[in-house]
Amino acid sequence: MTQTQPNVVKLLKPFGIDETIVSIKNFGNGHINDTLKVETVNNCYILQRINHLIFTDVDKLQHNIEIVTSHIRQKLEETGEKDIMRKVLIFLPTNQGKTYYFDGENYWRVCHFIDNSCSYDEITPPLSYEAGKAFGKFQKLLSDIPDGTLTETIPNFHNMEFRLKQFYEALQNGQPNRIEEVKNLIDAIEQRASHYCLQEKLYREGKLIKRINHCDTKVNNILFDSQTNEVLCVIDLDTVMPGFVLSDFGDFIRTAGNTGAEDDPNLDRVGINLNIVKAYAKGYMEEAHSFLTDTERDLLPYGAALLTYMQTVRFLTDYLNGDTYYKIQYPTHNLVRTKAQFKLLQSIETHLEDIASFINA
Ligand code: ADP
Ligand code: GN1
Ligand code: MG
Repeated sequence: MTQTQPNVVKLLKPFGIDETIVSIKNFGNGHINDTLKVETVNNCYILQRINHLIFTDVDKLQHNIEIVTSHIRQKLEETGEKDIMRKVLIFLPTNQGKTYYFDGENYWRVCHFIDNSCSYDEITPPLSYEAGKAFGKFQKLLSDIPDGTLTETIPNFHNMEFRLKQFYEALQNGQPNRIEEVKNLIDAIEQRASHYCLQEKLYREGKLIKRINHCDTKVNNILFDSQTNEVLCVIDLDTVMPGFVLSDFGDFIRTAGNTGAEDDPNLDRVGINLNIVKAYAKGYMEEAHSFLTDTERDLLPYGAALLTYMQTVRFLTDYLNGDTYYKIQYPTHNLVRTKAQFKLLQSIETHLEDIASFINA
């Protein structure tokens, strides 16, 4: 999506915000939506442009988010939680009663900025433990939403068979010079393809269930209190939908449990950080042991590898297609990301037993 500077004053009006704006800042480093922090004389908001080329049904997307946030709010109220304003996102309705506004070209939404909060791209083991509890609790809080209530905001989002289908299509229709350039990576992906389609197979056999997942458990999708580092809430709710539980364990390990960056050009820096994984597994299991099936628990280490494999495939597919999905900062960005994810995958694959021991501790 090309980005022109939005007219923030005009965009906030439908949400009933008519205050003098003090500052507007680009915020976050997500690959899909555009996020702005808008400070007015009295308040602070997050204004987001929703990427409707990816989330094609914005009405359903926001409906999902409204169900999720009100469900969590109700649960927090029932348990007498304090400071609820900072523990679940509040999206503002427009004068049309929707939590989004279409300006004729783009879709926008506004939520309250959570005061004194911060997110991290890299964390320490104590914070990883807190994050594990937060994502485990998030799944637990949503576990009683009846089947069929939430829609898949991106169909087949974490379906490995579908992601491989897209990859094979890119091998047919993608940029020939790029396909030639990455022959070794293509081979490595193909060799692992059937191993990483186990979830779909088990689901068909009735051995694995679907439940509500966050599906984007990147470490920067948790807000911490900037003074105490207490977890405040889980954010970035676009992909909360039915899926396999491995997604939420795996994607956190993929992002936080990496000694390097997701797009690290120096592969020597990339590898699994077992201290982070151990702490996350402890926190996550404290919350999740009550609802995980034996099969799900046994597959968690595989989930860490799977989500890293999936991301390798997705970045490479986008590279072969000419960078149509993820925002990039330079022409080979998706290739650099692919190589870094593949290096991480190899590292995780050699530590599956360690991860299992943390889960079963
Ligand atoms: P993206 O799709 O870009 O990942 P996010 O919803 O995760 O979008 O927001 C990007 C960043 O903005 C987050 O990592 C967090 O630091 C910050 N952020 C988002 N929502 C809020 C909020 N309500 N209050 C404070 N900070 C927020
Ligand atoms: C995207 O928006 P962001 O950056 O949190 C992507 C995730 C990927 C991630 C890779 C809707 O998440 O699935 O894992 O990039 N979100 C979508 O960093 O595709
Ligand atoms: Mg995010």
